[in-house]
Amino acid sequence: MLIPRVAAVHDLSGFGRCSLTVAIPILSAMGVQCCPLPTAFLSTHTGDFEGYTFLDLTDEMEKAAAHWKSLGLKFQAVYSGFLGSEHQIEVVERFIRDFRGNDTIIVVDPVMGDGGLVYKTYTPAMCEGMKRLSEKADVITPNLTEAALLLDIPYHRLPHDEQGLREIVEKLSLGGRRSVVLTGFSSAPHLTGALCFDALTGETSTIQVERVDREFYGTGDVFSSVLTGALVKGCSLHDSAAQAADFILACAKLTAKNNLPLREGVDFEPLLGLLTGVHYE
Ligand code: PXL
Repeated sequence: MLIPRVAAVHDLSGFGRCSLTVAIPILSAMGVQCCPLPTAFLSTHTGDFEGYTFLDLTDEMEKAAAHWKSLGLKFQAVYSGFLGSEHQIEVVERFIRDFRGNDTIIVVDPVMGDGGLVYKTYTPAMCEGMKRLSEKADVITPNLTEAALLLDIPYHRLPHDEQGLREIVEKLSLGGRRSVVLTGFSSAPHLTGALCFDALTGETSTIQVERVDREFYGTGDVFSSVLTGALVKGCSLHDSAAQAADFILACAKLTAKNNLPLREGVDFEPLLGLLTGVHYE
């Protein structure tokens, strides 16, 4: 059995549990090979830390991609997230063009902001670039802030009701051409989850799990990593998003119980066992 292989194009933040420090262990636990293509090295993520270091790795990415191409590597998914520079977005677009095979799923997490705010290192040009990159995706996983940015709608004008958000998801699907998993969708105050549009079936579905009443950091990266792992293992979009939501709920409960500082992300390590099992014959 071929072990699915994912090219993970995200930053490497040494402290704070996000992007590659989340994607690598989660995909590995799921029995999926993760090949990191780091976009930048930071000492910490950029939320709630001051004085973080930031090494842009755009040039190195181009060299690594050229080497992978010369080796004839194939990936079952290209999974991108936080990007480090405007030019880098073109590098990722080229990477997708070069590595998109018949069975390759392109997952773009259009990481740009949260809670109505754009992340500190994201310029308006980078947000425009992220929109362009998202057009190359088979699946996008925006949160509500990113959905507003992708559609040029002010965050405070986003609808809150399910019907309104179904229309947002429909717009994000570009006329049904790409799948959308809108995270942070809540149909009742005690619930949270996602609204999914599956371009393969044309169906929209909701996923709702219990909401743990606390803020968490890095959950978007945990969500998209589990989703990508499940997709490359052949699960449907809905089932993949449901696995991701269940795992986040377990992480949220443990993190709240351990009272972990917000900026340290979620306590997912003790729970990786939930993602493992006998994956292949
Ligand atoms: O979780 C998204 C993310 C990823 N990478 C870096 C970040 C953030 C959010 O702030 O700063 C470096």
